[in-house]
Formats: sequence, C-alpha cells, structure tokens
Amino acid sequence: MTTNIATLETELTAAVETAADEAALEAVRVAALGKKGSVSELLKGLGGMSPEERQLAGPAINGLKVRLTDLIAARKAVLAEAALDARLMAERVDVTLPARPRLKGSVHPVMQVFEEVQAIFADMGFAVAEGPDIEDDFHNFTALNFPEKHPARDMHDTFFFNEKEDGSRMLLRTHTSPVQVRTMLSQKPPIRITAPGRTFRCDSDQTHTPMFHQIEGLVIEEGIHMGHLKGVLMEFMRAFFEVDDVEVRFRPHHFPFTEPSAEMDVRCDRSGGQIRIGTGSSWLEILGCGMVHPNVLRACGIDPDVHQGFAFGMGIDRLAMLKYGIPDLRDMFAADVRWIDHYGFTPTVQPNLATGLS
Ligand code: 2NM
Repeated sequence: MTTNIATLETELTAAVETAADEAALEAVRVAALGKKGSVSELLKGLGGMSPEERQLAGPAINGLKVRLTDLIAARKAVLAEAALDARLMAERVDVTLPARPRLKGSVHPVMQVFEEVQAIFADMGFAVAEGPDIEDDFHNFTALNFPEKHPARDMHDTFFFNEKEDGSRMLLRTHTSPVQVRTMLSQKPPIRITAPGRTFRCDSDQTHTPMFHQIEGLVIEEGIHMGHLKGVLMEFMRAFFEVDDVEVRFRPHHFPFTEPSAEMDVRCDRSGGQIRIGTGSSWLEILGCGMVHPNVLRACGIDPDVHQGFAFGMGIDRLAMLKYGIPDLRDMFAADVRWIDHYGFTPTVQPNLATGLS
C-alpha cells in the first residue's frame, strides 16, 4: 500500500511537471483528484480498511492529496505566466510608432461641401440648425402652406410610416424646411440659420436617389426684401465656386412656402464636356428661393406685418458633383472604398474662408 502511494506520487509529480500547458495540467488534475481520479479512489478505499491499516494509509493518502494540490497550483501559475508572456510577444504593439502617413478614412464629398457651405454662411452670420429626419405632417407640410389633401403632398413622393391609432402618420422629411419651422416656433427674430441634412423622396433614377442632402437657409428680420436675398446668394456663389464674378439670373417659379418664388441660375460654360462656372453662354440651375409666405410666418407665430424673411434651398449632392467633377450620382452612395479613396478629402483639414475652402 505504502509503496503504491509512493509510486503514484512519483508518477503524478512527473505528469504535473511535464504538463505543457494549462489544458494538459487540468487533465492531470482530473485524472488524480477528480471524482473518479486515482487519488480519490485511494481515499474511497479507506472505508474498507482495518483501523490499523487506516492509521497508516490515511495520513499517507491525504498527504499525497495535499502535496499534489499544491504542486498543481504552482505549476498552473508558471504555465499561466508563460501563456501571458507568449501572448504579449505575439500581440506586441509599439504605441510610440508614428501614425501611418496615409490615414485610411477620408471625408465624403457631400460632407466636404456641407462644411464648405456652412463656412461661407457662418461668415455672413448664419447659425446652423438641425432637426429630426422623421417628421410629422404639420412640420413638413401644413406649417409650410401646403393645403390639406393638396396634390403637392403626393408630388413630394413622401415616404410615410404606418398610421398611428389616431389616424396620423409620421414621415421621412421631404426637405429640411421643417427645421426652419421648428426654429421659427422656438426663437424670436432676428433669425439667420442654415439647415443642412438628409432628406427623402420615393424617387430613384439616373439623377435621383431616395435619400439625398439639402441645405436650406432662412433669414427673418424687419424690413428684409428680395435685394437681401439676391446679395446673400451672389456672395455665396462667389465664395463657393471661388470665382470673383458670377452672373446669376432669377426665373419666376412656384413654391407653396414662398411668395414670390424664384429659381436661381448661374452663368456657365459647357464647351469641352465640362462645366465652368462664371463665364460662358449657358445657364445652370442652382437653387430655389423666395420671400417666406405670410401664411408660413403666421403658422410659426411670426406677424408678417412686422417681420419678413427670405429662404432658399439647394441640393448638396448635385453641388458636390458639379464642384468636384463627379460623373454619376449613384456612385456617391454605393459605399465603394475605391471611389472614396479617389474623391474623398483629408479629414484633418477643415474648410474655412481664411485658408481656402478646398
Ligand atoms: C426652397 C426654395 C424656396 C424654404 C422656405 C422655408 C420656410 F420654412 F421658411 F418657409 N424654408 N425653406 C425654401 C424656399 C426652400 O428649396 C428649394
């Protein structure tokens, strides 16, 4: 019996000391001290012994159990430290290395143009306002002088959500004008804001994507008139296209939310398969604008006999294509890494009027 225990201890000690990793060590532990392990079986055998036998075997087996347990714990600590060392070597990162010269991320042309436009209007005293993509009928249509049940609401190709219990339904904003409505309802004039953001219309072809980007502007002050509108927009064109002279023209148009309303074109040159802004014999439609309709002012708690205002809106995606020579609208949102590598901008350079826009 005693020799049996001594032999077993020699074997188990060797097994513990040669266990190559924590999993192998655990296997040794289970085979010795587990429920059906060799040491556990020896302990079970104590019950069937005579008292004299047990007096000898008991302390011997328990001594083995204690020594083995300590030995396994010590070996486990050594193996765990070795495993951690190996992992630290394998996953070594030198945090003192310089950043990679070519950063992977870049700024999408749409975001670049947003930043440029905002920089220009910030210079003219405009703040930036934002609002939710998911809107209600009041802020997207009713407050903007779209008559109830008027076909203009359908003409906007609106994405509607399911009807709520009260029969109303939320929608994806079809323009950023609800931001202007929210601003007029929550602030007192004078107001000078631009509202950049995503807009949505159920429309998809060569020149339309169901999600697109707009920036709209709003000025509300006493005595504001079309002359101010024209001056602000001409200054914007000069700054944005980085040309000293831009000739613009206004064509009468119709929007429910402005009266009078107009579309603004800029003079351009289309010869040579490219569009050049500023000179030439052609015109390019660039934005819609007008004087804010008295009904809109009233719906937003502003007295049209005291305060007047102008507003304008333009599509950012088309502006980005135009300025940066991007041929296909749909490539803009295809999430192709090669495309963004080619057309993207350095994220660490912010457009501003002092050091240049782009
Ligand atoms: C446009 C064209 C003309 C516009 C009007 C308003 C508001 F809220 F003041 F009534 N916001 N934006 C507006 C006017 C937008 O986009 C082509």
